[in-house]
Amino acid sequence: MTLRQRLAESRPLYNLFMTVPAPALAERMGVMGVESITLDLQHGSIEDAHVLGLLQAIRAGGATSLCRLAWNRPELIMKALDYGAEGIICPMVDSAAEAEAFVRAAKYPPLGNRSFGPFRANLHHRGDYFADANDHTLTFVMIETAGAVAELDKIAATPGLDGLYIGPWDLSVSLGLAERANFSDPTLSGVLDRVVEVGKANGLFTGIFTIRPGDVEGLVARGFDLVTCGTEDIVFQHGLGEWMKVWR
Ligand code: 3PY
Ligand code: MG
Repeated sequence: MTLRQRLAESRPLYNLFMTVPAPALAERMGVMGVESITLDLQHGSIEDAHVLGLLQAIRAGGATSLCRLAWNRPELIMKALDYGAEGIICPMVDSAAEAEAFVRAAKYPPLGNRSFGPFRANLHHRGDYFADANDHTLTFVMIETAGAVAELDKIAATPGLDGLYIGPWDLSVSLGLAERANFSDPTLSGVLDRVVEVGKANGLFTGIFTIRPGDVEGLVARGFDLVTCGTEDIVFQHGLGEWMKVWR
């Protein structure tokens, strides 16, 4: 099942970020039922040389894979897709022009100018990878700057864009809010609802990141299609906390 099919069927698709290069853990997470895993290439310690092995491990565990890119650069976009990431999330997109440049690098002609060399991406693909790729590899722009909020309607209308993904921490910083990622803050809450509304109006998937399990139910109720529930190191921290109670 492709990422697009999973997103369409799951309502929402749950997700965890990975921040350290541990293929055995990526595989285990999938076997334990994590449906989708995002490799965080912006923050954390995953380098380019780790990405291919991590994507193989994610597939072995049965999850679907996304990469949150380090930045909006064509060579990073094309590499992540050629390695076989089904979805890419582009951070810090600040304008419709930046969103357009991102999608151009991620889609084959006529939508864009992705260079053809799928390397591993076509390995498990049945059919014509070139013909199908624009549809089944998904592009998400992060909405996490005041500039992106100001141009939300134009960004959402970018031809070939598949989704909007909110980074609440950067967004709070960029909007000058007193607290970071406080979903009860009326300004932040208003942006969340607007992104869901504009996303749906433009036929886009909408996603959001949190590290607090207590946020998840509320985010699902708001109508997000993709909900990141944390990072693997925070899950580890919670698990270790439970173990520590036993031996302390
Ligand atoms: C943010 O909240 O700014 C993020 O980028 C989440 O990963
Ligand atoms: Mg961010």
